[in-house]
Amino acid sequence: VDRGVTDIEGEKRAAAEAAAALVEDGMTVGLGTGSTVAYLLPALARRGLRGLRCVATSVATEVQARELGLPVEPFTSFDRLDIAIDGADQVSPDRWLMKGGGGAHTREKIVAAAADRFIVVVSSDKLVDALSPPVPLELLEFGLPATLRAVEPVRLRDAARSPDGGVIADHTGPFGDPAELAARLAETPGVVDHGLFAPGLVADVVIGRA
Ligand code: A5P
Repeated sequence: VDRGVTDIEGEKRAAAEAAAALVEDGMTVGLGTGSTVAYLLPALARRGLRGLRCVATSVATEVQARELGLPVEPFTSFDRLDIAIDGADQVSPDRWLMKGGGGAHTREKIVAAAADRFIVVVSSDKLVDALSPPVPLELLEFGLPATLRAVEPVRLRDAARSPDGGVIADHTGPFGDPAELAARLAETPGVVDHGLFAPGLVADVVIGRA
């Protein structure tokens, strides 16, 4: 389907606004990262909710949220969240997600896992029949050449860093079962986390449609 940029942006906005409507006074809220979340933040700020406490998955989100008057705290003061809302790069019919296009997937997964309700907001172009490479990786700098060798084929993202200073790379190899690849990457020393999000993390997927 050939759709214009305007439709895609409208879909992102519609999904983000629908998700913003699910947040209530006094909630602890995980804020994701990316261009869809950039529509969520003003929609959430416009609601004028009382007593919100937010955590941010990236510096860009934190800065935008603060500018809009949304209170952001470090994610060291809570051990759970009521709700988290984030975008995704790919969503499969069985609700596996690919995330990390922006290199923030480690924080994003921590926030998603800590939330009672993790809501994914996407434009309809993110829906795929099956996830496909690349799989974003966050790697420790220590031992980097050895870790890269262990996760070949892999491509380093030049100068890209995660919000916590990790090295960002992409695993480019083909894969069938995301669970199998997720397990293999997770057990590789030096891999902080990868961009495959299992269906068990996902409560709802809100899809914008033109
Ligand atoms: C950031 O690391 C990513 O996981 C984003 O959440 C994801 O890429 C979605 O971003 P967009 O809303 O910009 O497509």
